[in-house]
Amino acid sequence: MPTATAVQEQRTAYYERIAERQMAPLWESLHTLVPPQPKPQAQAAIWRYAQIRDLVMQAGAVISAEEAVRRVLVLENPGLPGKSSITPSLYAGLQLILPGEIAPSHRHTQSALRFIVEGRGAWTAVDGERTTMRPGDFIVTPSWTWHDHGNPSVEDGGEPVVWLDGLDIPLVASLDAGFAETYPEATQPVTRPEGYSFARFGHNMAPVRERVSNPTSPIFSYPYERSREALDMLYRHSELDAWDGVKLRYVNPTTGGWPMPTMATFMQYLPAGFKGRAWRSTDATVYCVVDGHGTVNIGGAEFAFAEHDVFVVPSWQTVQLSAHGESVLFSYSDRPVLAALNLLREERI
Ligand code: GTQ
Repeated sequence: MPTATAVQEQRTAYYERIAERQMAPLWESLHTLVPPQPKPQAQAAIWRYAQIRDLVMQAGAVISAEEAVRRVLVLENPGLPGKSSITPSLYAGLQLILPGEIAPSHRHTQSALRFIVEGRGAWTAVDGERTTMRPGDFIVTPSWTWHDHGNPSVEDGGEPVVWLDGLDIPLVASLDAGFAETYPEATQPVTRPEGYSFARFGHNMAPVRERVSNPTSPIFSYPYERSREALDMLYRHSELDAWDGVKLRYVNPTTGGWPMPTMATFMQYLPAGFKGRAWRSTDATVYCVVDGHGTVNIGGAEFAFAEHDVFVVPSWQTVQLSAHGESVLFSYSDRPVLAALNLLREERI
C-alpha cells in the first residue's frame, strides 16, 4: 500500500501534467462546481448614505459629468473585489449630475434602471423623449436605446441630483454580449413631449391598434407619487403580508411581466413596528431605502438601515425586514433571468 503522501505526490505530479494540456481533475472541485446549495461569493453589505453622501458630492469637484461620461461611484460588493458588481449578475452605482451638466448620449446592450435618491429637476432622455427626475421615481433605459442625462442650470432651478443606477453589466459581461456606441452629439434631439410614453401606456390603457409585446416596458418613468399612493391604499385596506408588508412589483404593461428582460423591480411599504418573517430566494436583490428606518437581518447578520441607504441580499440568504419608523423600500433583482431559466426558488420560513 502506498502511503498517503506518496498518493498525494503522484496526484500532484499528474495534475501538473494534465494542466499543460489545459485539463483539470473534476474530482478536486466537484463540490464547489455543483454545490448542494448556493454559496454566494457576494456578501450581504450596506452603503449608508449618511456616510457616503459627502463623498458622492465630492465627485463633482473631481471630474465633470462630460469628462467622466457617467460620473458614478460603483457600489462594489466586498465579496466580489475588482468586479464592479454588487451581485454576480448585477451592477449598482450612485450617479451625480450637477446643475448645468450633461452626461453625453450613448447606447449599450446593457439594460439600465434609475432610481432617484435625492434632488429633482434633472432629466434623462431615451428615444427622443425626456423625463424629469423626482426622488423615488423609477426610470427605465431599455437595452440599445440612446440615452443622455442633463440638469438645468442653477438660474433655471437646477440642483445636484443623485440616483441609483441598476444595470445588468456583469450578466452581459458573463455572456460576452456587450456592445456600445457613442452618439455623435452630446444630446439626442428631443422629438416628443415629456409624458408622451406615459400617455400611451401609463394609464392602464394602450394605443388601440398596437399589438406590441415589448421586452422592455414602454413606460419610461414610474412616478413615485403613484407607487406610494397605491401602497398607502393597500396598507389601509388589506391585510399585511407577514414577510413583505405591502409589496408591489413594477409591470411591463405590454406583457404583464417584468419591466426589463433581466431585472425585476419592486416597491414595498412597512408600517412602523413591522417585524417581518424570514424568507430566501435565488434572486439576489439590491434594496434602496426611500423613506424610514429599521433593520434588515441578512443570513443572521443585522444591519440598521435609514433613508437613502443601499443594501444587498445575496442569493439564498435569509432576509428579514423590520421597520422602526414607517418605511418604503425600492428593490431590484435578477429574478427574470432566474425565472426564465427555471432556476428561481423561493422559500418562506
Ligand atoms: O447612465 O448610461 O452607472 O452606461 C454605468 C454605465 C450608468 C448610464 C452607469 C452606464 C450608465
